[in-house]
Amino acid sequence: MSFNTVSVIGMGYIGLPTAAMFASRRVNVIGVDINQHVVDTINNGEIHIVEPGLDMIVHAAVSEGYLKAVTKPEPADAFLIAVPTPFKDSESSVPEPDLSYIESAAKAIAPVLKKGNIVILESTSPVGATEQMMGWLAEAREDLTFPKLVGDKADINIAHCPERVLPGHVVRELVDNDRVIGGMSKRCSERAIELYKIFVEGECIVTNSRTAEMAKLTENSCRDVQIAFANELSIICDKLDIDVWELISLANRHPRINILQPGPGVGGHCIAVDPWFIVSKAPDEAKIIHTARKVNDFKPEWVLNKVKVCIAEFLQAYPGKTAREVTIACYGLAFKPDIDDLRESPALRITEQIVKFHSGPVLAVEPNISKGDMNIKNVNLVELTEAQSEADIHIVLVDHKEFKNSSVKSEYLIDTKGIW
Ligand code: SAJ
Repeated sequence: MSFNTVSVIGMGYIGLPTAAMFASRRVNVIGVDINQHVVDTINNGEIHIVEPGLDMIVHAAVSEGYLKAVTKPEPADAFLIAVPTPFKDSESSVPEPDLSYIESAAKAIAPVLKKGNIVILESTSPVGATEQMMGWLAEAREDLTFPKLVGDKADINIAHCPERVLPGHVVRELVDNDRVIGGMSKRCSERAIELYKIFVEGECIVTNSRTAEMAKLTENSCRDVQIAFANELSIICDKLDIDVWELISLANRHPRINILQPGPGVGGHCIAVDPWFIVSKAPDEAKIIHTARKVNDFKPEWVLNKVKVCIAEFLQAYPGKTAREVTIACYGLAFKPDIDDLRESPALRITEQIVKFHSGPVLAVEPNISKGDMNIKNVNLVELTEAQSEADIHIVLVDHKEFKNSSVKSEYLIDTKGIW
């Protein structure tokens, strides 16, 4: 095997499962992370993220000696970079991608690179990021050659192979999904395929790095646009007094229509972020993609307005009560069903905003998070049945499986997922 040691930089939601997959195929894997706690957790055979099936694979890989974690890169045959690519904190209406984590990773591995290595960027990136990463490596290692100038003859191979796995199904999708291989030369792509074929059973399809970057951004933007269509329909239907869920299920009976589901907004660290990478590179051209982002970002605000109207209607119906005596229950805090991930969660944002304008008690139900692990100011985390019996106003924000079989009949119900 030409890859005896593989190093994965970034032990997060993508890097750790990828490292574990190589290790499960008896390849020596060095996982690198700047966070000492993450490194210690992995070296104890444990994981710091929630992903079904991953804990057992990591535990076996560490105890059999195939996976170890470190804070500083060590020499290896292949390096996979799986670090975050957030956007910069700025006032601009179009957020700019922040490549500083990729830059740090490139600069950290540069000293240990040697002739014959391959460096693969897996992080979702704006178009041109792989070339930029190669630039950082070349700057740090003038003694090595890179594919931009010498193509197949380069000492170091470079490729962009974006991750495309769905949180909650990562272990299966890493193996089964097709993989886009964006090599910077023919040789780079061949070597990348050889590497992924260690565990990937899906097809490996070759393209160049820029197209690979754009392919990943296109997939997530396409989903964002489709969700925006559903969210816009839900707002139109509310105005026209039509049940949007019935409407979508009727339209979806057409053989060529498949509308997605509306919700309280779009969350997570991918769909709500990646379309901006296209918009920031082509602001005048990316009109639909930009509008979809705005439609989805507006949805939590729209839900909050519905909540305010609902409180006013409740107080009108019960004139003896004051707002302080009105209990609101929010069902779900995660960014999507049946996970514990709160990153960029519209449900969490809505709940936090309600607390700010509502003077009465706010309850929240989140079956995937234990009471001790979560502390939102002025929100009382309670069991489903307690919220259902105590609250005056009910707001469904996530369609967790626990909620689906247990509805509430109330005039004061805002169901953003159409399950009750
Ligand atoms: N959502 C809706 N309505 C729907 C579907 C989703 O409102 O019909 C919302 C969810 O509630 C959530 C958000 O969209 O807030 C995103 O959820 P998701 O399940 O669509 O996607 P992610 O962010 O968990 O994972 C996506 C996936 N991309 C695509 O499906 C095109 C995954 O394959 C990518 O690997 C991942 O982004 C990533 O890492 O980029």
